[in-house]
Amino acid sequence: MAGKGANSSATVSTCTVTLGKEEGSKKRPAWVSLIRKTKTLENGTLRVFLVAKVVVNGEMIEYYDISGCYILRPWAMSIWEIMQTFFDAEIKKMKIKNCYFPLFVSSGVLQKEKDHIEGFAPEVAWVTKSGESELEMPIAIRPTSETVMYPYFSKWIRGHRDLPLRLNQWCNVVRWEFSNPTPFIRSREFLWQEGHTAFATKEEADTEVLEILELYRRIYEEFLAVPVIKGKKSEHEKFAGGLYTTTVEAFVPNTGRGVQGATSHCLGQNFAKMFEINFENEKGEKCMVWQNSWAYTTRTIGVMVMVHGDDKGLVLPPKVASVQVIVIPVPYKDANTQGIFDACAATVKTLNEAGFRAEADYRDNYSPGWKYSHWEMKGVPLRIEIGPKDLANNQVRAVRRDNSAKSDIQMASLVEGVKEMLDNVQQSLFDAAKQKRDACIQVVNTWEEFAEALGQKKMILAPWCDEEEVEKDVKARTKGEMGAAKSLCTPFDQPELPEGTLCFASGTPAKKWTYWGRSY
Ligand code: 87F
Repeated sequence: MAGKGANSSATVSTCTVTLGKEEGSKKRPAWVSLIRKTKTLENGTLRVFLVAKVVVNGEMIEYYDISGCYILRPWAMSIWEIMQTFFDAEIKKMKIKNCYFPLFVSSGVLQKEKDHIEGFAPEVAWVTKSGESELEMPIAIRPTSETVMYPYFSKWIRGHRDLPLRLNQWCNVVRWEFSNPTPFIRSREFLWQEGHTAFATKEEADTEVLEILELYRRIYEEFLAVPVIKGKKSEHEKFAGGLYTTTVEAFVPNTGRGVQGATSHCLGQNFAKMFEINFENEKGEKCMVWQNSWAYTTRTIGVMVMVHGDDKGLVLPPKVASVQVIVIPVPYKDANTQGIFDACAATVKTLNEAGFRAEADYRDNYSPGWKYSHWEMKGVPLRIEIGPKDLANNQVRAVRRDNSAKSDIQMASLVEGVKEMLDNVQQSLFDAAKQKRDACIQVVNTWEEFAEALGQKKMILAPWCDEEEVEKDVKARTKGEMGAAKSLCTPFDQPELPEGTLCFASGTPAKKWTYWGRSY
């Protein structure tokens, strides 16, 4: 319904869409190339622009004629699918079942839980017309599915034998953001999984919150090679409709910003009360269920791009790369070209049979050098070059994307050699990212130290009194061009807090160590 030139039969009209710079343009916006010259932007904007450039050149994203909406090309979608395959299998082991609820929400249902929706209302997109006629009642497009699903939870849950009810759906959601859109990081439509579960006891809900959070950690650390910190959101930053929010927090050293990587909420009984989700326990008493909800989105891909990308473009961790090894023939005029091509084909075949995602680039209208930069831009973890010398020596030359290290691998030990190199790339991407992230962590005790560290784009660990008013005050005192600082999370892994430690912001006794910083 959104396509330009398509015969739209419905429009999203209550949102007055402010035209972003790229609105209306089908081509890559001019500013994408302009930014090469813009070296002086300090406030993180440059990095955001660079991400845009890197994902377009790397063929992950294509711009679309609606601001804030992006085309996910196969190069990006395959990463999403690899994470999806992992997560989907894991939640199935936990007896969570997939389902699909409608995209549209009636306004009555959406507004049923007023408190929760209130702050989000400006971001809700509405369908108001079909063809030329106004709809009798505008219909919202889901920004999240609590209000869509919970009336049916109420219907389906009767007795304790109906519990737990554990559902997940893979879908798209729409949030009509107004601040500068960025591919993956801030888009108006994105893909996610949303899990919604109901239990008889709080203990069961608490356990699941952490099990899901651990899966999110694994997606970031084991697949995307991005280190994250597990922790709890402050009262101010938690999902207002819930009891508590846990998070995996990533950090982007180049911009000095934290990113909420994924969240796992315990909703407590707030929604159960609102939607009357009750059950009869073994004793025949009427009880309210305990609920959780949890999600990760395509933002994960954006975080990975920002953390690993370099001057040459994307750098993909082998575990999520749809092409892990690109094989490039390097023929010379007088060399045995057919022999080289055959060796490339044999290499791809051997690697594919061993379970690696390998491809060869045989195009004869591009030089080997052009191909090297092309596949570097796309972030392929390992390049294999086969030239006349390699052919003669029964070997291949392998070049790592992350550090350009080269090594010759004998054809006879191709599989072992490639496996070792890919494992090393995966591990060193994580190690390098962790080292860089850790170097950005600054422990502070006073406001002065805090302000200085914030100026240096650090991720700040500070003793805090855990008062909401103090957090609001920190936000107010750090307001500026680059955005205010806020609490990122209180890590589960707490350093020792010596007796008598004072809050960095209020000077009253501190209760916990909390991470602070600017964030996306
Ligand atoms: C935007 C518009 C309307 C976030 C919104 O985190 C409503 C909302 O409820 C909204 N943006 N949220 C919070 C979403 C909470 C929760 N939903 C299920 C999750 C995990 C998955």
